[in-house]
Amino acid sequence: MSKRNVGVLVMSYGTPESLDQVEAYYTHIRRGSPPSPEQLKELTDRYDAVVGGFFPLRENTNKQVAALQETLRQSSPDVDYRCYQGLKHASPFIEDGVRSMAADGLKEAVGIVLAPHYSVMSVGGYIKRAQEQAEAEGVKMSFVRSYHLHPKLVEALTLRVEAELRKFAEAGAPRDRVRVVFTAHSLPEKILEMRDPYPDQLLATSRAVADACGIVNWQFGWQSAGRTAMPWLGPDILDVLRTIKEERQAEYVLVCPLGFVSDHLEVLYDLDIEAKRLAEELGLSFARTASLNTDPLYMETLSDAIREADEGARQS
Ligand code: FEC
Repeated sequence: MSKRNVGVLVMSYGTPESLDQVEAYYTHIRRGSPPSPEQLKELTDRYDAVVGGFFPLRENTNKQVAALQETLRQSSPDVDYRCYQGLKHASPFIEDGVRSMAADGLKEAVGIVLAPHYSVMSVGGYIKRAQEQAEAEGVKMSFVRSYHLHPKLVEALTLRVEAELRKFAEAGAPRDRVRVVFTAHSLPEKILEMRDPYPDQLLATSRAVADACGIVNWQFGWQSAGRTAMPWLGPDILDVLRTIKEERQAEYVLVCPLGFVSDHLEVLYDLDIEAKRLAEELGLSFARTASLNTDPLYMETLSDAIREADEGARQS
């Protein structure tokens, strides 16, 4: 019997390829409204500070998609899953990925986002665009909405927290004196009125990892809020650090950015440069857990979720 051919649209945020593409990228994020020269300079400077303007997210996404393709090949002898990239704010865009699948003759596909937690403003936006293009191309698509409590994802995060806590212990800081701060990208506060699952899903992952590590000295904090007039979800990680210091809650801080799965600007600048600098000024000892990138446990999480969505679509 011949194998079923199923497309897999792997969606990720996207990043520029060079500093002269930052303006077009930022304009796309701002839904077509170009940034002011000051805003553009501020963002370009942040990219420049991250290893001299190198854009790690692009290479990381490429590697994640290749590793996922291989994981799917090994775990699914009965189905020929074919991965395509679809980026939210850069080329190849989400629509390009769906078009490529259709051009290759695929009639059914699964979409998944390289972000474990669902918000109507994040994953919901990716899915909407993919669904619209799939309908235009005649591709039947199903989607993974979230995978924030998949046991292999929780295990991969737990191993990372444990590894950093061990380093703190070797340096003389027992684990109960280290405050673990789980973080994710902030969103406008208005998502709360929409009963968006994003905050609860993030807390659920944080709690699962904390329980697996057996730690009680932990909290959740937001990061990377947009520079807009509307209120964003807080407390921001920078305020979290100030409070930890002011209230003498801990001298050691471990940040685990579990809302992200890759090394990119929001981790390499907002945490490794901005938050670390503040922590040093405050006299706090600061560390961050390593990003998941192509961790086999993360690849298996994605592969399991894709196969489950595919099976579900066949039965419906
Ligand atoms: O490394 C890179 O080049 C890209 C890093 C990057 C990731 C990322 C992930 C998320 N974002 C989310 C929400 C928003 C909302 C706005 C917004 C704006 C920006 C800007 C940059 C940026 N984001 Fe992002 N985000 C990344 C980068 N993001 C740059 C523009 C400058 C700034 O505000 O810092 C506000 C848009 C608006 O103005 O309307 C909202 C969410 C995620 C995590 C889920 C995902 O990956 O999709 C949520 C990585």
